Amino acid sequence: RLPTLAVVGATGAVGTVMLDILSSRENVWGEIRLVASPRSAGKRLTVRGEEVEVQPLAPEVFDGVDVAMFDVPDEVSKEWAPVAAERGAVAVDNSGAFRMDPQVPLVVPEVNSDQARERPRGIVSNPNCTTLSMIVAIGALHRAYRLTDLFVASYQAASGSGQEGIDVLRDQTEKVASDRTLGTRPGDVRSAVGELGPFPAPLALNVVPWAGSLKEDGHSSEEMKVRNESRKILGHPDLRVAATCVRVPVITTHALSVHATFDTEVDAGTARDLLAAAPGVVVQDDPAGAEFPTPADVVGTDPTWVGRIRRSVDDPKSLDLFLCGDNLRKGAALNTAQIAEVVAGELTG
Ligand code: 2RA
Repeated sequence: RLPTLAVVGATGAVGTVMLDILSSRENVWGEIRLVASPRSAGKRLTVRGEEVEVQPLAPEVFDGVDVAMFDVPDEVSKEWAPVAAERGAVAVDNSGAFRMDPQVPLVVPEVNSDQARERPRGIVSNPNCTTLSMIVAIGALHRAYRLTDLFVASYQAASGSGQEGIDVLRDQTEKVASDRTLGTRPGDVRSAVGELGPFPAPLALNVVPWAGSLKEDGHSSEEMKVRNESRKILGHPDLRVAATCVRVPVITTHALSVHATFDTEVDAGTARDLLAAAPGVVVQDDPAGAEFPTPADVVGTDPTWVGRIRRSVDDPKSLDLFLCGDNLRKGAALNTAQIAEVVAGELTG
């Protein structure tokens, strides 16, 4: 019998990408059950070319389910992932509710797939999209050179704030598009864009040095996630991390500029070869030919794209690089699907 999968949050921004991913990957599932809030129940969605009716979230919906994916807000996962686990499913959760729980593995299959087997609570967590947009490449470098420090600046897309983020960026962009005087006086863009939505400042014609909520000592929740999740995934609790997370006017695909320091001297050519051979990574690195990854070119693809790979001018143990990853695919739905497939493989032997 092929395992039964439940997709909880099937109608959301990540859920929609998930159905597309499940339809295009090699099929390892028997029944796929779609689940959402009672408000969205009854809708019919297409997965693997078949229409499936969305069922309302309730304990019984997990009966007979082997793996339940959750693409829902933290509070919904917090309540319902344990319910799915009690009913015998392995919950693969894409919220922040369990990521730092020591009883819950935080898994990126290319980096630490073994850890998906150790799940005392019956839950496996999927990292935040910002961490995920870089960690496959960073994990490959860490295996080769052993990382000591990671300095990160992120350039995060609006869809990291969900459908509302996308809608607000599109509305703001429309409002500023035709006035060719905007962006020349303090506050002119702010007055023109109207609603700020989930962002603390205008996003159109701007960059905003803030994503997430306020944490200790002025760091944002996104910045703390980059630090804490990288340490947990790499199994490196002493890794020194400094991150600044910035929102940019891009619809989908997070980019990161990374300065990584290692235990040993590194050279850019070897690092480039090693990254090119790493599963899930594509190297696009020829600045003379204007070859480097950008969100506009990477969006809709699965790998982590890496370019601008160079040894730091002042430190032979450090590399500087620029990475892009689709925050809704590898950053969310794809990695969740990959974890679910690891668990399915285990169940079917
Ligand atoms: C963001 N990383 O980009 C978040 C989404 N979970 O806002």
